[in-house]
Amino acid sequence: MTKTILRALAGETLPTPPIWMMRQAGRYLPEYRATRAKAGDFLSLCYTPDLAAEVTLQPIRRYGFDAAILFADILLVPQALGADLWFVTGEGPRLSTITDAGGVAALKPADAVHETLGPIYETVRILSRELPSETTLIGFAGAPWTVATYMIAGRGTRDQGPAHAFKQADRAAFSALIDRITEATIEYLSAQIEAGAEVVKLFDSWAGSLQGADFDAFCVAPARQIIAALKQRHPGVPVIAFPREAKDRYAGFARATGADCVALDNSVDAGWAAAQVQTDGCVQGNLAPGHMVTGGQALIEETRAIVEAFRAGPHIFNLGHGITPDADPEHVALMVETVRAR
Ligand code: 1CP
Repeated sequence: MTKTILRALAGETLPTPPIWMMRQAGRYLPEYRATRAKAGDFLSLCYTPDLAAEVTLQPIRRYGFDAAILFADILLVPQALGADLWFVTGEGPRLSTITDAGGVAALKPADAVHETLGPIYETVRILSRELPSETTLIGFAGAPWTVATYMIAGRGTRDQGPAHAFKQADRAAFSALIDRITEATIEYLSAQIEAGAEVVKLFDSWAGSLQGADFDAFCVAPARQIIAALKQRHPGVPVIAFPREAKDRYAGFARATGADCVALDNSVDAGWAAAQVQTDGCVQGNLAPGHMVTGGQALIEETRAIVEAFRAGPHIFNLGHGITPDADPEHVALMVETVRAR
């Protein structure tokens, strides 16, 4: 029998939506914190296949989610292209910055990424052996715009100001950077699929700060290019696109990019998305992650409302963004139980 997530991605309307959760392997889980302590730092965890596979499996054991997402990070691609990457405890990622055309030119070629990313493919191979037969394995990468914002600023930024400034100052160099990340992403996701990923997801976490023609050029076009290349190399492997905070640009996004599913953030009204986005195929989402902190009746009611809003079409239940470290594992169990009680 085909796995439920693959059925939803193929366009099937299921009586109970399959469920998984962004950042399901993470600091809210005591078992994650224990494994991470064993690894030492976050990057060692990403690059140690046995431990990365272990943390990927933890939320599957605890909650029986319908999908597991490879444990890695979107910033491994910049590192594989030659950037320095480190994590500052309590603050987040730091990268060496790209400030001009010379910085773009100094990057490694796209196919060099495999030299660094081999351990990630090994994690995928371990997972495809060890996951329960009903669980779908999702691989992922950051989308070019989001990855570029980190490569230019060297860190997460509130408004992606440095990337917008680079784009204004030297559009040709900026486009060259987007192209290099696009090619590297095709290489990386293809290798994940060859290692056993059954679905891949593109995270464009900062898509919401691109407007008008820039949204088309730097969010839609690279996604379309990546999806077309993957479909050519690996026909039948579904792609989930997450243009976070794309607002009305969610409508038509699947058609414009070829994505099999569009993941919705929690600013999107589910009724609107059922009418404007789900008409083109599967949608994923979109409970506010804050409910995993607060729990209670509001969690139950909002979970039911989302399931109800999307019940006439293909839907994968998820949060609208990653679960936060202060979430209560019991609230996650309540969400899963509420979705499956239908
Ligand atoms: O301290 C820790 O243990 C590190 C926290 C952490 C985790 C658990 C980071 C650092 N990355 C991850 C794993 C991760 N990152 C996954 C694994 C699979 C899963 O979902 O369980 C995935 C899919 C990501 C993707 C990711 N990394 C995104 C896109 C999705 C999103 O959340 O918007 C982004 C923007 C990143 C960058 C990043 N990595 C880590 C942090 C704290 C950040 C955000 C930095 C910032 O913007 O300031």
